[in-house]
Amino acid sequence: MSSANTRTFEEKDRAALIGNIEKQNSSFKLKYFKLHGMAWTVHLILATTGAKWECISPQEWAAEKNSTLFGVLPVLYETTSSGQAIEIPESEAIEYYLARKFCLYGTDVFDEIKTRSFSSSINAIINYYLYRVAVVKDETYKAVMLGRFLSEALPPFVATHERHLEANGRNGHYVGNKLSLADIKLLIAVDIILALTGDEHVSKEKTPAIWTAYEIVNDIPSLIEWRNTESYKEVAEGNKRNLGI
Ligand SMILES: N[C@@H](CCC(=O)N[C@@H](CS)C(=O)NCC(=O)O)C(=O)O
Repeated sequence: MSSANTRTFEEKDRAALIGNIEKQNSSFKLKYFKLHGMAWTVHLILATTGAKWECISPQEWAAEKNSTLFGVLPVLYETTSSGQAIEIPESEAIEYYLARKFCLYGTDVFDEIKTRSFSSSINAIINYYLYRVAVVKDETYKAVMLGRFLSEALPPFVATHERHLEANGRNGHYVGNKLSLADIKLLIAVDIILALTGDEHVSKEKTPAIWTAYEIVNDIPSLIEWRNTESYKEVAEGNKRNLGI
């Protein structure tokens, strides 16, 4: 049996975090189980920004659980170029931390609020599918929830995001002319939509603004490189097994 969890945040870690928040030349280990799941956005941030990173997974989770701050994964472990260690728990905190570090909130606070709004809306559609449809075991209830997802949640999501991306000039970005957290999250939503509905809701012809953004992120060389690794293949297979996509 593992010993009780005695961990909490420590004041001694403040300086390393503050001193390195804007430095991008660290190396990262993202500890999670072998699927995208709650680490999906974090995987994509690390892959699209060209960060030096690797996925690690627990050898024996029961024994490792209490060595984490919250007893759950994902946890991000960063080693800075000067050898300092930084640990960030909780998926949302990791996303926020990395998005700040890699400048994924646009150029000012207006861009940041827009990025957060788009990201929140994208999270809602992803989470609807993952937690109200994909994880449901009862086949009859699953079919009902999938029907609702497709008829009630998906069409307004697609129309709304096409409108906002069109308004930004159909340049493949939600804010300004550069990659943001929202662009990255959109990739997950579109992959889910394409897997479920083919080109019925999203395609180059039907939603050109969404499609442009999707293609830009999909074509980032460091993402393509990650997708060719064995580690990615294990994660993608685990996702398919656990969440159906
Ligand atoms: N609030 C956490 C939830 C993380 C979570 O539920 N992780 C699950 C895997 S998806 C986990 O670690 N389960 C193992 C356990 O609870 O022992 C987050 O957003 O990171």
